[in-house]
Amino acid sequence: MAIRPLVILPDSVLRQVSAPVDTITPEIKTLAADMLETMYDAPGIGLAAIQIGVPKRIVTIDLSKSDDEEKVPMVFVNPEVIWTSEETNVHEEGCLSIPEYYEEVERPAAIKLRYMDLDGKTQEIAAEGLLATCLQHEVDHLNGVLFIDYLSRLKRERVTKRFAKVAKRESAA
Ligand code: K1U
Ligand code: ZN
Repeated sequence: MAIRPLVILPDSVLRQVSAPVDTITPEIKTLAADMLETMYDAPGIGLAAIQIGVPKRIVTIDLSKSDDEEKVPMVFVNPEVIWTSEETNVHEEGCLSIPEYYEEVERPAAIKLRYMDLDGKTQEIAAEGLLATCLQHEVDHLNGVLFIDYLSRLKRERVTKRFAKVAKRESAA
């Protein structure tokens, strides 16, 4: 297992649409294990493969609160939102690709998701609360969508400019 470097805004890789996974191979299992390790190290509660530069439709999530709590790692391959509630929820979101920036986003409060597990079996889950928010945030990553896309143009441009400045400074150093 390995901790892989995170792709950070404004890298255009984050705007790629990820490709579906055909079969669960040992390489896919290693990628999922690396994603979990990278997510725990960050630390974060979710990660999409594109955030480590791999354009495959794979998401990892663990909502367990602290290091003392038992880990509950979840892996979703080819996740598809198949139902969303009319009711919405506003939740503060962050993103490992936009470090230390948090804003409230409104999304459907509950969803149903179809996905493939690491045994290659099709599964469905119903999610609400933070899990529903996190799954929608991660599925957006697979489609090249970032949570800042839901903010006002002013806020989105401000944060994008801030991260572009940092990237320019780092590439000159
Ligand atoms: O996809 C990502 O960039 C990960 C992101 C997931 C997410 C968080 C909140 C709402 C929606 C989606 C994060 O994990 S940001 C970091 C974070 O939320 C966190 C970090 C340490 C402890 C607890 C939470
Ligand atoms: Zn994110």
